[in-house]
Amino acid sequence: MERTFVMVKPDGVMRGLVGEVMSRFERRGFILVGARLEMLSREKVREQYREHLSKPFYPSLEGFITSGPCFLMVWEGRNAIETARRMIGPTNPREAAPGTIRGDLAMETGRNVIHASDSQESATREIRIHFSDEELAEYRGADTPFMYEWSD
Ligand code: IDP
Ligand code: MG
Repeated sequence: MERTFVMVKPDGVMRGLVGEVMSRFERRGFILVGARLEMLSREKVREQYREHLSKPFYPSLEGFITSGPCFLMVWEGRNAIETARRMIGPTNPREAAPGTIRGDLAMETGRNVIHASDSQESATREIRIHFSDEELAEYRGADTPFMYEWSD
């Protein structure tokens, strides 16, 4: 099944929102296959956000992401990448609908609590930046037969 990379940013960790975020993914029917708290190096932040390196906001983004620990996760589920993006809401929380993570928990773009991969290519790349194969579990969640019409 499809996998996506999701990260609670330092604002979310320091506000105590890791459990809230994980709970939403669990209740939606995602299966947790990897997780770790980490102070990201500037090198890893540069790799993860490489498409933004030349943007004017990049220095403040890198400073913010390295200002405290991030909570890194890999979640599995059918259409995991698109579903996670819909759950987190648009980049600017002021445009995010209530019910989305950013729409419920954040106020501005530079403090928007969460990251989730935006494509198959970025999911594969971002999972590889942060996790080795040995850190990712292969199993069926207890709810899988109730959450999915068929297993694959
Ligand atoms: P995304 O997180 O919704 O995928 P991206 O456009 O990929 O949004 O931007 C990555 C992150 O960079 C955003 O989540 C946000 O933290 C930060 N960012 C994006 N645009 C701006 C901006 O205009 N000002 C400040 N920070 C920004
Ligand atoms: Mg992005």
